Amino acid sequence: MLKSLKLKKNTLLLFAILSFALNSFSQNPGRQLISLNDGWAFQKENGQSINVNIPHTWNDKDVLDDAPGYYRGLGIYKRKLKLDQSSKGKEIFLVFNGVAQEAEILINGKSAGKHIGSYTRFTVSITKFLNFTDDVIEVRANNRFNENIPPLTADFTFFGGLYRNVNLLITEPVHFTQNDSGSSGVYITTPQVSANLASIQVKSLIDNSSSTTKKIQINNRLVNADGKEIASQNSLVSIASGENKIIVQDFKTVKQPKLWSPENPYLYRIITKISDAGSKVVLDQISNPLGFRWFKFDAEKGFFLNDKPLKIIGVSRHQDYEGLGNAVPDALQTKDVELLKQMGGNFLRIAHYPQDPLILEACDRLGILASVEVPLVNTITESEAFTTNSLNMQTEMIKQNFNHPSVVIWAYMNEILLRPKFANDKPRQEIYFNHIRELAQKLENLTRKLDPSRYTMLVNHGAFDNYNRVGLTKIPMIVGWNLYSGWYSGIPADFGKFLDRHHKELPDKPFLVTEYGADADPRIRSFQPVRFDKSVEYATKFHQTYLNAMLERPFVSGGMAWNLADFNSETREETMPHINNKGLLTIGRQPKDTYFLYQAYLSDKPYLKITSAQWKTRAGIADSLKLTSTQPLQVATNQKSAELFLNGKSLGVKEATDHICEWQVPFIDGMNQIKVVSGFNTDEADIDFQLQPYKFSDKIPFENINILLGSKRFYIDEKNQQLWLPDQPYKTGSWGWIGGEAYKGTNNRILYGSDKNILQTDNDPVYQTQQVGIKQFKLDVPDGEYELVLHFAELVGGETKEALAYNLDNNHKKEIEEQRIFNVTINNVLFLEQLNLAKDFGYTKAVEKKTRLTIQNGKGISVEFNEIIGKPVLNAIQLRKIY
Ligand code: GCB
Repeated sequence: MLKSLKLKKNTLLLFAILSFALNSFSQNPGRQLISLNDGWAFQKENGQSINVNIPHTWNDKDVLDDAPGYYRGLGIYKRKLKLDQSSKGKEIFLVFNGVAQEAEILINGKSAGKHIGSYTRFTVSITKFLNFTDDVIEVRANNRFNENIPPLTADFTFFGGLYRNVNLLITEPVHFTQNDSGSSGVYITTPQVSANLASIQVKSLIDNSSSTTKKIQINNRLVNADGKEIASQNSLVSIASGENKIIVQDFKTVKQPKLWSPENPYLYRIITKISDAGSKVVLDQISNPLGFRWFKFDAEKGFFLNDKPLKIIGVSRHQDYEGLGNAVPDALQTKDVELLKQMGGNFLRIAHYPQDPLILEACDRLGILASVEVPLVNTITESEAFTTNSLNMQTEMIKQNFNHPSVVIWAYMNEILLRPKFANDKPRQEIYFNHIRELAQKLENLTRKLDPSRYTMLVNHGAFDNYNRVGLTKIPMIVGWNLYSGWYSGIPADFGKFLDRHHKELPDKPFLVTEYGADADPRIRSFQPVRFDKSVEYATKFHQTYLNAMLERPFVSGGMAWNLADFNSETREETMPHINNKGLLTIGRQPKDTYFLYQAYLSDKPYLKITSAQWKTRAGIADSLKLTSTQPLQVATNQKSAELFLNGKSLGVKEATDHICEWQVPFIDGMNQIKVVSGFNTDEADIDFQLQPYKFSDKIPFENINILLGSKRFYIDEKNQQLWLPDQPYKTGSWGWIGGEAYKGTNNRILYGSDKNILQTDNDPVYQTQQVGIKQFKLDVPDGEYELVLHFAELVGGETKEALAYNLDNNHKKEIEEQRIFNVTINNVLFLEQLNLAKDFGYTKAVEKKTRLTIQNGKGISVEFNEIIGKPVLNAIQLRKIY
């Protein structure tokens, strides 16, 4: 087996260094915890072996290519483990923070343990498998579809791999249990807590794996944030060989405890120690965070923390990152919680699965309240194994995260009735609903038993009646609603009506808006924003409406925007294929305008930010014959008004509406200095503007233009440094289309352009809109030498993919294919003969046709489209002047 490892010399050197570190490093008396992230050999089943470090996923690249799907199968990791002889007699464990999604751990070829589920920690005892000379760890991870393991389907990518930290844990034979669903072995509760007085109960689970009875002392120290001891408790017990003992110690009176809250997340710690009663040698020690706080969800008055009302405003988070999949380094993970804090948010919905332990540690530290949930998304399998796995996941989630003061809610099930199975067999569907209800009830009962101190939550989509009828609004203590009126269906104003409906019909049930959001592709801008155009501007309006509606209603405990950042969802197509663009940050964590909008709503200090500064290179057509182009510019603020200056000249004071001030700014060609002032606050931005002539006879010299047909969008292609403009009907002396209309999709799908992945391009928005039935495109350019590019894609027909489950308006009937053959002539010379996009290139393929033209005698450019069969189309056009 070692031969197959193909480990390089330098990797072996690393092991040598590690074995040294392993013997000299001990961060806690009694135990060693050492990262094993380095020096692994990895191969897919039947694949090539490569050297990798952890965190690692095998899907970081294949989720982004045009080929549908990604590798879902077996991945094998191997690594040597060089243990010193002095480790003999100790207990040795491997601690995996997350392996996706089925894992088997082998030591020297023998199975030492298995785990199911991608998102929770597990510990494997390996002591009895070790030879202490040339041990080899093998992890067989598999992310295949398994109908018994949640999640079954979801709007995120199920990356495979050893994608969270791996540690080696070496303990004495008497130690905190490693046999309790990945818990720390210590449970802390505060049975009583007020600003005057608190009590603490600490439950320690201790194992004795030695062959004799041991007399031990358990010591618990309560220390404050400065590490100063506030109180201490000791117990002497004896623990028999092989026994698992639970020791309970109480701190009855902690006077005037400092409370934990978002403004002041004061943390104490409990340090729990096991020592040998005779020799006083420390056998094991761990420390856990402790925050004193109490909370309440009230159906009429909302959420209260430490008796004070607190409107919850936060986000949900997925764990992946640009280019890395879910194998994200520690620093980037923690950064996400910091970004939420800086946004002014006070809540993190850890969705749709438990995440790296670092996340809740950061929430504790930064004062972010949190909910955690298990990944039962969209559907369930009616099998015993599915139920068992779900209950195990819930147990692991609760036990592993029990001591975090930030956690206030344990949740399970997300939109479990989104597209219920057996739609054509109602009696069978009732049986399915019964199974869902039973499983929900089991999860509910388990959660209340394991942790009566927190709330439970079940998250639904907007089908109010269905969830009520199936009984899913009754079971949990809080209902979560994921609401998308104005995105997948209806209009944004329907959102408020839904909130009122819940309040009226379920007056005793507290609720949270667990999701709301609209896609915003940071490359797309619009001055006429509409649903599904993916413009940043539409998302800004959407979030304003939602925030206002929640803030106006005291009975709404709060809401979490979907999502903190854009995230991978392999099956999605649209403007940025494989990515869900509902983030307030991009997938590389750059803020969008919406992130600044939240800062404006939530900041308690004066706030002023030119949100449009994110759109730093713009283009536009000159205002009639002037040397300016007037476009709106937005500023997010929590002040009443602000004054804007363009290149030093005031454009006046504007009042803020819903935290946004907007000016009409006459941009000049080149750099525009923008400054906004409100009281003592200022913000500045430089916007580089490309002025396009209103008429080609203008003083403004024409250089090049890029036009999207059938579109009101501006598209910024940063990679190729090209700015695309919306189209216009032809105007004499200028440019534009003649004939036809914008592509509207088929089967009355209410979409903006096409939502299909355009193949062989990263510039999908260039091809997703088009003018259908176009007769001519004219550009009245002066004489000269030009390069002209026409862009086409056949948007209708091809494979019918399953509709995105969330898109509730989309009934997704098969499209009626249109035959389309046409000629294209340029200035009366045939350019493309019998163009048949579907036949010649295939459906949804980017087709680019480029030519050079010598324009003489003031004729300008006229591109003509002559139909042979069906309607001619044009998706985009570019013109560049050479001489
Ligand atoms: C939802 C789901 C979430 C999706 C989101 C969306 O309701 O809970 O997983 O990603 O909608 O963007 O459609």
